Amino acid sequence: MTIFKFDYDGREETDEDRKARRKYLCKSKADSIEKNRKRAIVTGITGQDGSYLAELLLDKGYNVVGLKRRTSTENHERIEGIIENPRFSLEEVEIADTGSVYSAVERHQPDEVYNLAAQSHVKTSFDQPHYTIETNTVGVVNFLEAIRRFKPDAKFYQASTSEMFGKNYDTKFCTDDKKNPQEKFQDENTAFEPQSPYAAAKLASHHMVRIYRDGYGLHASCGILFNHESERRGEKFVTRKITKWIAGFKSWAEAQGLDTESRHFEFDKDYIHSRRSSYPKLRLGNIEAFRDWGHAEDYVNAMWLMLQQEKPDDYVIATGETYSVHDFMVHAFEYINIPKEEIANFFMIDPEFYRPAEVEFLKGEPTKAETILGWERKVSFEQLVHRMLESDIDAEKEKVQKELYTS
Ligand code: NDP
Ligand code: GDR
Repeated sequence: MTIFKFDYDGREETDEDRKARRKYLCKSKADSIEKNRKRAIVTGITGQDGSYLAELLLDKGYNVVGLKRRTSTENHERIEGIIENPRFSLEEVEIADTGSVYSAVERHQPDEVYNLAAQSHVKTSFDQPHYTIETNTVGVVNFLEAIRRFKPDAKFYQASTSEMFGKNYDTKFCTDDKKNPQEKFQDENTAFEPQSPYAAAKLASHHMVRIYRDGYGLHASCGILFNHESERRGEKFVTRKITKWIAGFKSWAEAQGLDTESRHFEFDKDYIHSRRSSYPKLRLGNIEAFRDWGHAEDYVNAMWLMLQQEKPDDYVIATGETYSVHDFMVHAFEYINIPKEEIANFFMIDPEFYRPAEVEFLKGEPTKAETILGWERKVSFEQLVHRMLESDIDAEKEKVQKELYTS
C-alpha cells in the first residue's frame, strides 16, 4: 500500500498536520464512495412494492429518489422508516405528465429506474379505464422516452403482471397427481389474453418495453410478477381485506370477554350477533378464483436482480403454487381457531365485488428466474398468511390501547 505523504517544505509533520492529512484522506475516500454510489429512481414509492424496494436499495448502498404523486394529505405510512435516511429523497411527479417525467430523469441522471407506479386495482380499472391507461401505459412510455433522450445507459424495470395472461394457461403432464394429470401453469412463453382494462394497459406497456429494448438497445426488463402480498398490502386487495376483517372481528369479540368460537354468536344474512352488539360479516366477491400468492419482500429482490444482469429480459416471478380465495380464508380463519366447516357463518357473497370479467386461474412457473437470476422465494404461503394476520391483530391491539389511553 502506498502511503500518501504531504509536502511540508522539508519540515517535520506536526500533530496538527497529521490531523489535517487524516481529515483530507477521509473526505476524499467518502467523496469517492459517494461518486461510485448508484442512484436509483423508484416510482410508486408510497405503495407496497415501492417501500420494500427502496429499503432494499438503501441497504445495498444506493442513493434513492422516490417519486410520489401529489396528494392533498400525506400518505407516507409505508416509508416512515426511510424518510429520514440521508440517502433517500422524495419528489412529486405525476407519471402521466411527460414534462415532469422528463425533468426527473434529466436532473437525476439515474443508473436504474424502477417503474412501480400504477393504478393497480383490477376492479377499479373497469370503472376508470381512461385513467388506468394514462397511468399504466402513457406513464411507462414517458419513462422509456425520457431514458432514451436523457440517460440512454440507465437500466429500466417495468412492473408487468400475471393479469396479462388473463384466461390463458398452458398445461403439462404431472405424474404426481393421478386424478388430475394435466397441470395448468403460466410462464414466459404462455400467450397473453388480458381480461381487464388494467391488464390491457399493462400489456401495451410490456410490448413498449420490448420495442424500446430491441429498437433502441435500452437495458429495459419486465418482471411478470404474480400476486404478492404483505403486511403493507393495500386494504382493498382480497388478502388484506380478509386479514384486516379477521383482526377487527377478533378485537370486537375480545372486547366483550369472548373468544372467536362460533358458539358465542348468532348469525343472520349480514351480521354476527353477540348478546351485547353486532358485527358486519366479511363481504366478498368471487371466492373460487385461484391465485399464486407470494410475499412482496421476496419479489422486490427479483426486480433488483433483473437490473443486475448483463442483458435485459422478461421474467416470471411466482411461487409455483396456487390457492383459491376460499383456501386463503380457510388458512386465515384457522389462525383464530375457526375451523373450515364454520367459516361460511362469517362471510357473505356480495355481487358488488364481482368483476365484469374475471381471471379464474393463475399459477406461475418461475424456473427461468430461478436459473438465470438465482432468485428464490423465502416466505411460504402459510408464513405469508400468518405474518399478515399477526400484523393486523397487533395493529388492532394498538388501536384499542390508544382508545383506552385517550378516553
Ligand atoms: P400499490 O397500489 O400498493 O402502489 C401503487 C403506487 O403507484 C402508489 O404509490 C400510488 O400512489 C402510485 N401511483 C398511482 N397512480 C400514480 C400516478 N398517476 N402518478 C404517480 N404515482 C402513482 O401497488 P403495488 O405496490 O402492489 O404494485 C406495484 C406495481 O406492481 C404496480 O405497477 C402494480 O400494477 C404491479 N404489480 C403488482 C402486483 C402485486 O401483486 N402487488 C403483481 C404484479 C404487478 P398513491 O400511494 O398516492 O396511491
Ligand atoms: P388481483 O388481486 O385482481 O389478482 O390483482 P385482488 O386481491 O384484487 O383479487 C384477487 C381475487 O380475489 C377475488 N375477490 C376479491 N377481490 C377484491 N379485491 N375484493 C373482494 O372483495 C374480492 N372477493 C373476491 C377477485 O375477483 C380476484 O379473483 C392484484 C393486483 O395487485 C394487481 O395490481 C396485480 O397486477 C395482480 O394482483 C397480479
